[in-house]
Amino acid sequence: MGAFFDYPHRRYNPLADEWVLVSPQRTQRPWHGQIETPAVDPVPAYDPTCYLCPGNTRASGARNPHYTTTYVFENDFAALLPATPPNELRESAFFQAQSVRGICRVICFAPQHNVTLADLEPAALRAVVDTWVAQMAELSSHPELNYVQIFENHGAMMGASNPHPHGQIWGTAHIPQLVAREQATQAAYYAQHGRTLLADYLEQELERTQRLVCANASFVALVPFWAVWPFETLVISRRPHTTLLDLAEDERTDLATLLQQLIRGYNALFQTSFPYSMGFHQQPCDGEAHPEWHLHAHFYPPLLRSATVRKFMVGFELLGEPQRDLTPEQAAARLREALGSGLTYAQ
Ligand code: H2U
Ligand code: ZN
Repeated sequence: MGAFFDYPHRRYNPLADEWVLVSPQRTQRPWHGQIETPAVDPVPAYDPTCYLCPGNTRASGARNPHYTTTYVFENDFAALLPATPPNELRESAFFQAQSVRGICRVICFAPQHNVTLADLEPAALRAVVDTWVAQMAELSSHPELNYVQIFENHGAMMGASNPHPHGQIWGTAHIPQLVAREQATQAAYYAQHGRTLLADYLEQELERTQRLVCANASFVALVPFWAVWPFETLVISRRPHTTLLDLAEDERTDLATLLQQLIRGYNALFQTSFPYSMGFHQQPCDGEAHPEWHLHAHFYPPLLRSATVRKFMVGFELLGEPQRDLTPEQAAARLREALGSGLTYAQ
């Protein structure tokens, strides 16, 4: 396969049913540019102007409790509202719309303003996973909600509004379209093979090894064969769980540990608090059984060559299909090297 992968080619993403264009010849020339790390102003452990810090008042006028672990509240500027009147527009093929209902929450990962998931002690890190599971349990049993999206936008480059460690949780009455697409591909695969698509994919990646980044007894992080973002990764549970609710005690701890290890590897790579959007994909909570679903998390980080040089999805990518230069195999090797370097990035 070597020569084949040295030339421009397209790779298929069976989970999203999409193609990505890979142009490895563009990285044949080694890159000797300066890797500059932007100076970061020291961040205090408590910021009186932060709307997420314990005891502070939010934009809505609500006051945060003096929380000591994680803290979840309803988003004061929620994108979805729980009681939107039901409505549907089908005027013609061109004018179709439907009302949506949902619940949007913000989760503070820790009371300290100046930490990230990379810095949390094991117990505090595990508390984040436990809070995700508790939120999932509550929102997935809500009669009006059919899907729960847990995610984190990390870093200003990814649109995070505040350095205080936090993520979001959106419960929706509808199944979002990217989730619906993954559901269709996984259902078709399961119907044909009686196993989940990601169980079989993971098995084959574990044999091939070149795209693996890190792993423990319960989870594996790898750069998928079809990665679009330069250092995109997929975190897959070894057992074919359909949601976070299925995780056993040790698997929750393993998830926390693996996420932290992966984020530390990202941070070591360019000596920066690596920006990313990450989130879990899991089965809809629509009252149906979904044996085809396989719990996983996607990490979509924008950085390409340094703490400041990012990948842009423009031009051909907006008009044709996504394109990458660095191969997924090269990206995985770089991440493994960063993880093994022992380098840490402290904010
Ligand atoms: P992001 O940093 O990923 O945007 O998440 C922060 C969320 O916090 C954002 O969705 C909400 C914003 O609406 N927020 C509040 O709910 N209350 C506030 O006082 C400010 C921000
Ligand atoms: Zn804060």
